[in-house]
Amino acid sequence: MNTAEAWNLIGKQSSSYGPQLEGGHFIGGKLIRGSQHFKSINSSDNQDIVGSFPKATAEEVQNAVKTANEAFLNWRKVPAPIRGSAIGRLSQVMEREKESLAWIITREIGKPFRESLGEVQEAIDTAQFFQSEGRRLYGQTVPSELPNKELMTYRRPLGVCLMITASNFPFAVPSWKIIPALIAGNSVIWKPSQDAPATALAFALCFEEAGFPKGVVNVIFGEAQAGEKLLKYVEKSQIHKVSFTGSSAVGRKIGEICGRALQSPSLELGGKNPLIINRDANLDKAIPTSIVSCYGTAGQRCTSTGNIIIHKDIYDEFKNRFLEEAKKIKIGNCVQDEKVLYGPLFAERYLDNFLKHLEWGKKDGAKLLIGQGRITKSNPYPHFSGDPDRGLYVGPTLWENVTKEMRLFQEEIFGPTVNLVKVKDFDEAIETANAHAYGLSSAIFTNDPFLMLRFKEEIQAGMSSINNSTTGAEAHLPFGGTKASGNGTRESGIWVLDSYTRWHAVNIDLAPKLQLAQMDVDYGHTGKALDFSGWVKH
Ligand code: UN1
Repeated sequence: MNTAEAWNLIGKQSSSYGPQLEGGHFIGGKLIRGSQHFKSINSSDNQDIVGSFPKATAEEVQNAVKTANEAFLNWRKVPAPIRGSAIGRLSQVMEREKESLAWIITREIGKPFRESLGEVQEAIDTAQFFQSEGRRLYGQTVPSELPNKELMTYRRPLGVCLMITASNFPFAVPSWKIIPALIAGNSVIWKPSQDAPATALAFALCFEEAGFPKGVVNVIFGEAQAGEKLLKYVEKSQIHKVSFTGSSAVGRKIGEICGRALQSPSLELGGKNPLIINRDANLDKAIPTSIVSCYGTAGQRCTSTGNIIIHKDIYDEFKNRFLEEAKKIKIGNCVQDEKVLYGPLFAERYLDNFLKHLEWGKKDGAKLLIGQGRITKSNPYPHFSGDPDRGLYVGPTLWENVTKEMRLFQEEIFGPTVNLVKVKDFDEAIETANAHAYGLSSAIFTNDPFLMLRFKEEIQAGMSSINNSTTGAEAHLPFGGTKASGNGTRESGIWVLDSYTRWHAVNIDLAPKLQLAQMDVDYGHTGKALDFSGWVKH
């Protein structure tokens, strides 16, 4: 199958869900089918196979690394505005194919179609932002301390960038990494999540159609081992940058590998995002917003709310109204029903973790208000659409009497579960909001400007919302966290450029004779050297 044929298949339906793709690695502009394969299954309906994709062998990985290194040598020399125009064409392809791309995302990972459209839009926004960055990519001119000398800075590309991404945002988050890396003149190897290979292949074909030179964007499929094989090339200095979105545990390992090679990776890791409900909160807005913030995408966003911290005076009212709304949530097959709030869990490993938390949460002493575990025909959920036995569906889960010491409070579960925590005042709320290892997103509902100010200054998080969800960051603000949520790097907007470039400082000395910085400099305020002779004792 060549890329044109693959492109033809995408978006066309040959069964009730669509075609089955025979995917291949995308290396040097060619699809390489490989020998051993894994299947991508429709998360909403396990009877539907989206496609089969190769598991990377050592040779295929080596081929991708060699190809990306060769492509880098030419791509870095393409003027940045011309690189930008390729990114502009990419945004046009994505706009034209927005619906079919969203369809693949929904079918593959079981995210509501509306959210998938939003994901593709986030990638389009990113491309449009960086298209014009090709006409800036500013360096600086800097005054010298010596006459007849010029100083300046340039952004230089790093080389081959390896992107390792997760299943929950299989299109938008890769775009945050790949597009800025390309505008800066790097080449890319992308190892997408094994849960979303068809989405990744569709994205690769967008790059192909936009006319990026062959080998500038490469995609390698496989499970965790494919990532491990690729990471070996960091130590060999043939991969020059790693950008990873995923768990803090894997992020630490990648950080160690990159640290040994004296590279700084971009690490976007987990979260246990707090949402504070202050006494004066507008509950008519706070309740529906909290429902989406906690349960949207089945709680599988890094930015999903994990703990709701509520002022004691409105605790009961908030709890009762939230519970009432949570019980009405519609769940099910996202491909067939556009009205569901959330679909299935993306993978078996998330289900295992989710079911276990129902056990240890109770042992910890928390009270389960709602949460039936896995939804099946024999454990039905009242507002379910589709066949629950054909996917990994779980019911909305709500805990109370949760304290800071509990695992429930501390650990990211990555599913539709949230804790209610009662506090006596704002001081306790902010202290509680910071009392966990993560620091990705955060939110508060209040109308008190002074508390808004205190929240902004005292919360330990990379991102904060006031009267809004912990989720839903816009594509041109810096995205990233503090503490166990990352290593301080940021994605999106102008800030991400620091992750994919190194600064090069250049000086040009036009003086007719030797002049040394610091030593031949006249520091006198009037242009004359200061007279210190009287101060020196001989
Ligand atoms: C993620 O969960 O890794 O802010 C990314 C949001 C989305 C991106 C989430 N725009 O919720």
